[in-house]
Amino acid sequence: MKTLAKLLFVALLGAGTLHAAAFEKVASSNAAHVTLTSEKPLTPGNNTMTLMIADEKLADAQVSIKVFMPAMPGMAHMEEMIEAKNLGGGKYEAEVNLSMHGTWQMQIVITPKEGKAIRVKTSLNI
Ligand SMILES: [Cu+2]
Repeated sequence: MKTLAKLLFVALLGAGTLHAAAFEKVASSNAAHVTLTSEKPLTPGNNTMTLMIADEKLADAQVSIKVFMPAMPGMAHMEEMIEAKNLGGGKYEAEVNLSMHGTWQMQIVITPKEGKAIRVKTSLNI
């Protein structure tokens, strides 16, 4: 996204929500919708991300995240596994370390107390 468009987007988010998030994205599969937010824009390094899962059955689950960037010329495959902290009420928090600029693939695995694990995929551009 161009810088001006990004600034506009952040300004709109700020105007439209009570708690402005600099970053917001919804990751969806057939089985779950996960709203990812960060109070600060995503940057190389550590990012504190909140995951909201609006489904009662998934409110008290185990949530793990894999972020990875496939190998590219001059760079080996990069990958990190993160266990999200359960904050209750369908809210989870994770420290996501993105070690460089570019497009990161993200896989969120939600394992409920009962039933099968759900996998939700998305990507992050930083
Ligand atoms: Cu890379």
